[in-house]
Amino acid sequence: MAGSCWHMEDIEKTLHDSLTPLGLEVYPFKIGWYNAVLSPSFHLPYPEDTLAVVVLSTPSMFERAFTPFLESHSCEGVTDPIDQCIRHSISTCVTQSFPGQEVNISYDYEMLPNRKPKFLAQTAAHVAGAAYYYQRTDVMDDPWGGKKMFGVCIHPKLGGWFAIRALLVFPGVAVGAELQQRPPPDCVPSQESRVELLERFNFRWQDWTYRDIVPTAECYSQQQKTYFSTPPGQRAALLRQWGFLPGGDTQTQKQNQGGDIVG
Ligand code: B12
Repeated sequence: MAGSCWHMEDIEKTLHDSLTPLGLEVYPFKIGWYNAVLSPSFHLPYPEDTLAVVVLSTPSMFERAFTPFLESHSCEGVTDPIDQCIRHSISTCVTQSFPGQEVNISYDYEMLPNRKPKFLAQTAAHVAGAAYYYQRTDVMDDPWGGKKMFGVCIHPKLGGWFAIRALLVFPGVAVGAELQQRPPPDCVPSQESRVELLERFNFRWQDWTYRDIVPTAECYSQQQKTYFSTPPGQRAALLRQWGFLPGGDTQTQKQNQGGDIVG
């Protein structure tokens, strides 16, 4: 199909059908919704009716995409294996599903030369209706004085057991009234629970409890928790110990049995 023939509904369905089996969720939105809430230095340089899609990973991504990826690909040493897996999954889907179509992909960990993130993942998730972005400004008379408090997105079904992985922009696809903005479910409505959420996320994020601020259908498996609790520099050794990467040896295994668990 020629690039200009694609419609938003077809793109959403194609991405959904290809990425859902990998434990990923997709949410379309218009660039204008994103730019409307951000200061100009964070704006994305596209017309406001341009189609964008934010991609989330759910708990099952680890077993559905990551461990199969490790078993069938050789990971390159320098970048994080999860990032390699997500990049591989999304770029394969885009190349195979949208040949000839311009699709600009940005990942959550990518920075611009001015050291700002390529896109603000939480704002994208909020404006797309995927997960409410709770910020300090959502709490009246907050108790934190001059302290910097980071905001956190909560998904109506997954609570905090997800990550926001990528932004896809389709510069050649303008969207009209067929895409209407829907607010994300406000699943942490009370002032007390919002204070509790932001305190857990900012002061105790390593204990995972901010992720359970609402009841959830799924959470990370024990293996996934162990993986993410391991400092990034020690994760390759852990994967080797689990047999997912070649070159495992008893010395590496011994070194990592007592490894720090800091998240
Ligand atoms: C840099 C970064 C960090 C830094 C700084 C955090 C920060 N928020 O600035 C550090 C290293 C501290 C950090 C830590 C963590 N991070 Co971090 N981090 C990021 C990263 C890469 C960029 C965030 C950023 O720089 N934002 C810039 C600031 C200026 O944005 P902002 O505060 O949202 O301000 C904008 C909004 O307020 C907006 N705005 C204004 N009005 C309104 C109104 C509405 C309605 C809306 C929607 C927006 C809006 O305008 C402002 C800009 O103009 C994002 C991924 C990404 N690409 O976005 C992950 C991300 C925020 N981190 C994440 C996580 C999970 C963590 C950690 C728990 C560690 C981890 N990875 O497990 C810890 C927890 C925080 C802590 N207690 O330390 C997740 C959060 C997921 C979620 N559910 O929300 C993200 C999204 C990564 C991901 N892949 O999912 N992180």
